[in-house]
Amino acid sequence: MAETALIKKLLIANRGEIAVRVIRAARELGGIQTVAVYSDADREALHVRYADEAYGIGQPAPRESYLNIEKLLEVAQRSGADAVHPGYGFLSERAEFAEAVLDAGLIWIGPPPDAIRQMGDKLAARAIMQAAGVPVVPGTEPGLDDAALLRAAPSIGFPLMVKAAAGGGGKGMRVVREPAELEAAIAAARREAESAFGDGTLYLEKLIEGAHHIEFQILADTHGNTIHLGERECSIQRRHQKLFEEAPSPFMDPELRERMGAAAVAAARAVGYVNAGTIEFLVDAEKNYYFLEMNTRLQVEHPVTELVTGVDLVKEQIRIARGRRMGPVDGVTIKGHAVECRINAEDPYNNFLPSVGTVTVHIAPTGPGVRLDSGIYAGYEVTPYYDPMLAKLIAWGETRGEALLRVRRALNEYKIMGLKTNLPFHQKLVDMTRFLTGKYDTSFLERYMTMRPEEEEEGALAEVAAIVATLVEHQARQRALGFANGDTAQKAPSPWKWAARRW
Ligand code: MV4
Repeated sequence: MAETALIKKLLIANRGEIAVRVIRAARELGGIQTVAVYSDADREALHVRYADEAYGIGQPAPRESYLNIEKLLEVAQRSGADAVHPGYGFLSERAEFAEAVLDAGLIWIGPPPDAIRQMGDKLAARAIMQAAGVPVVPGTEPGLDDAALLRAAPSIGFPLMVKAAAGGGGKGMRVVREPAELEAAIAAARREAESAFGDGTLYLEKLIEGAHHIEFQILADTHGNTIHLGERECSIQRRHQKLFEEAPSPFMDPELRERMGAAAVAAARAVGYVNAGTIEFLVDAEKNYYFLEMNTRLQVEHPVTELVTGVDLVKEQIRIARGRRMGPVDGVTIKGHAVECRINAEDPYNNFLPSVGTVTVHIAPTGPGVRLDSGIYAGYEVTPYYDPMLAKLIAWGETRGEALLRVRRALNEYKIMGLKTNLPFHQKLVDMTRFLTGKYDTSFLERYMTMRPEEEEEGALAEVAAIVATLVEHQARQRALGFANGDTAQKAPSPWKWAARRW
């Protein structure tokens, strides 16, 4: 279908791997110049190198740069950009930013501001979904004050969750197992919500124990077509930060996928959604599913959906924003299995504390079925100002087993030196029998995953032993080839070359 809006220059209002990802999609579509923005800390960043143009937007602190709407719009105007892609995080779900872009006469590669606003209020979102016939977790109605919440609790039953209407992503949440704990939990959640979001509105929900966190990818064009592209299992989370995702979900069956997919499409239609979005559900052990939240942006984990559907979601976002009508609704089929490991600059042996420093060695895994969406390179300085995610290592296989074997092989090839990363966490996860069965839920990490500091010692010793063994073998080979008697007819190859090869 013809696209009515022309995009000649796209500003990416983001950084890191997602900025590189959007630049790649724009470059592949052809005819789109890309504009990067960078803070003082990101002058040498990869996305700056890949873009056609790059503009400094201020100091490293996000509020001085990547969250500064005025500065971003000033660069859009100065560069002559005619569209803006927000990536994820930062301003990607700030309705005011979407409005400012549209008011400036630019194309917003994302949903209508009103959809962002409606889904940003978790209480309003619940009401909209209920009205649309989408199952929500049993909970309280909007507008209850503390006394009303306390009165309503018995009808919900314990254990329950106290949640912030302006929250999301787990912020301002409290699990309450006994009635006696409720009053204090409400007070604590309110304080946290007021300081984090400036809005202390709370609500209660029945606690769904042993739940799966399963989300459906949505694409909606400007011609009333809304489709889903299957689901992602996102239950491997630490403190509400996803670490590992996979598609399709090992917990899913075709009938449930049909029902949840239809609910996801109904949810998107209920808010007049356009562009890429995600409907998050909780699914309990009995396969009851409940609407949790709608993410009105492209998500970190979008590559696993891309690999099993063959759809380039960023290109689809740009095409939808240009006005293209999507193809036949039944065009999306799921082929094979994909897994994603989020590679973070964190020390898994020290409570996942953030790690910073200059990347001295970056050896990227490649080979069949491996994709690395990365924002780093050897020589790149990782700073403490931003989210610790450095890269995403994704693997596709015909089956879940092949995808897991591939990502295990790729994790062992991946070398990042100069700072700590959570690669050992992922290497351990994909080695755990209980995980490999695919029978896991959101309680898995808490129950079964421990990263003991002595393991770090063991891991390092194994690496040193491999290098020493390589050098000993190399020198034996040199002797056998006659280099040892001073014969310098040919310069002996550097021992490190052997070590690197053995790595
Ligand atoms: C829940 C829940 C169980 N019951 N709500 C909300 C924000 C999202 N990131 C996680 N959320 C959850 N909401 C009810 N009524 C379970 C989760 C949840 C979760 C909670 C604690 C620890 C890890 C979790 C991982 C996924 C989902």
